[in-house]
This record gives sequence, structure tokens and C-alpha cells, in this order.
Amino acid sequence: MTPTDELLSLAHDIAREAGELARRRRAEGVHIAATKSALADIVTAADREVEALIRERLARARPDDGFFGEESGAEQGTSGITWVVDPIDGTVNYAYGIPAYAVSVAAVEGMPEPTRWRALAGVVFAPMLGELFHATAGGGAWLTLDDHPQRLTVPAHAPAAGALLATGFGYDPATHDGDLARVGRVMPLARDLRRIGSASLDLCYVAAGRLDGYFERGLNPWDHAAGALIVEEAGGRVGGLPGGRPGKDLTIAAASELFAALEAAIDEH
Ligand code: LIP
Repeated sequence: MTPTDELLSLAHDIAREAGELARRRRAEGVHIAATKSALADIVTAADREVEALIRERLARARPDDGFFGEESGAEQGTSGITWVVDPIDGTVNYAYGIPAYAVSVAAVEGMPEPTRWRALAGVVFAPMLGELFHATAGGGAWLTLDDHPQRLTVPAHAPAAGALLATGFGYDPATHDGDLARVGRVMPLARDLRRIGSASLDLCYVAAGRLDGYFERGLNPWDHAAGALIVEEAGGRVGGLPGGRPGKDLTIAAASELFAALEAAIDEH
């Protein structure tokens, strides 16, 4: 097994265990533990418990690696590898009992900064759907369902009827006017729009051809770290502001042809 395959195998096992914990806790009843950047930006007790489980399992298996998690922050390692983790991506869906949520775990090398790291392995596990999306750098992108892995490839062209697009809106109401204006600029390219509520699943759905494209402003590194690798290994393109990497300012994912059209439509200048 290559070192990257070992990272993937560990991410697989931990994401599955963490996803099952999240699912069990949801069945027991959700508890909103706090709000963060805005009133709508909630964190549940399960978010914190699931991240603690992931962090403990990683520290036990790979004590010299760094960690960068949504709920418990960052810790520099000495190995050159950092784990970028969103314990429950789609927290609001989780709180409302909507099954579209996922555990996102990525292993990156280099500085733990989205514009400077190289993603080596990424796993996005949706426990309510039993779907495990995964990729390694150079190893392709896969969806494993019922222990059957199937290779993912982003379709090269959006249908003549227009692209099925997904997006998201920030927790801060002050950002909604800009988000809605961006949707208005993009809609001429679309056959329809989806708002799934989990960035990691939006990205995996582009990789799986369930969406033709996805764009969103305001994502955090843990939202896109694994999903971006999965899209790129499926032959798609992921970026941000023109010529940039995905990040807080903007994340776009699509096949190259549609990516360029989305980038042009979104550009506000
Ligand atoms: C969420 C993203 C979603 C975005 C939400 C939020 P969280 O992540 O997955 O795409 O629209 O505002 O950032 O907070 O559930 O981990």
C-alpha cells in the first residue's frame, strides 16, 4: 500500500466511524450547543463530539500530523501532513433532520492553507445515504456504496437544456443580496438551481455528474478540502476568483467548459 493509500484507508475508517456516531446522535435528538459567526451559524453537541472522535483517532494513528478542524481549531504537526476536517458538513440540515450532511476528511501536505497545500487524500461520507466519496492524488475519484466502488467522471458537456447548478448562501444575512445577485448573473446558464446545504456533497455531486456545476461564496477550508480533490480526480475543475484556488471569496466546480462560463458570468467587473 502506498503512503497515500494508507492516508485514504485511515480516512475511510475514521469517516465511517464518525458518520455512524453522527447518525446515532441525530436519532437520539439534536442539541444546539452554540452559535458562531451569526445567529444562523449553529454548532451542535454532535459536531463537537464527532470532531473530538476524529481528532483522537488521527492522533492515535498518526501523532506527528497536524490537524485543522471546524470546531476545535488548528494544531501544527511535524510530519508535513495536516488533516482538514469538517465533522458534520451541512450542520443546519443535520439539525433539521434533512439527510444531506456528510463527514469530510482530507489529508493535505505543505502549509495548512488552501492556496498552498496539496491534497493527497479526501473522503466525504454521507451516513444517512451510505455513500462514501473518495479520492487520492493521481488515483482517481470513486463512490463506494454497499462496498462496491464505482469510478467517477465529470461529464465534459452540460446538456443543451442548460446546466443543473447548485449554490449556497452565507449565514450572515448581510451577504444575501450579493449572493442573490450572483445567482441572477448565473441563471442564464442554468436549467435549474439546487441548494443542497452541504458544500462537500455539492462538490461530490459535481464529480458524480449529479450536478453540472457548483458555486458558492464564503466556504471555509474544511468545507472544500476533500470535495475539491474528488472533483479534480474526476476530471473536473475547481477554482475561486479568476486564476485562484477555492476559498472564502469564491468556490466554483464544473467541467472545464462550464467552469469558464460560470467564472465569466460570476465576475462582477
Ligand atoms: C455549510 C456548507 C454550505 C454552506 C453553509 C455552511 P457547515 O457548512 O456546507 O455549503 O452554504 O453556509 O458553510 O457550516 O454545515 O459545516
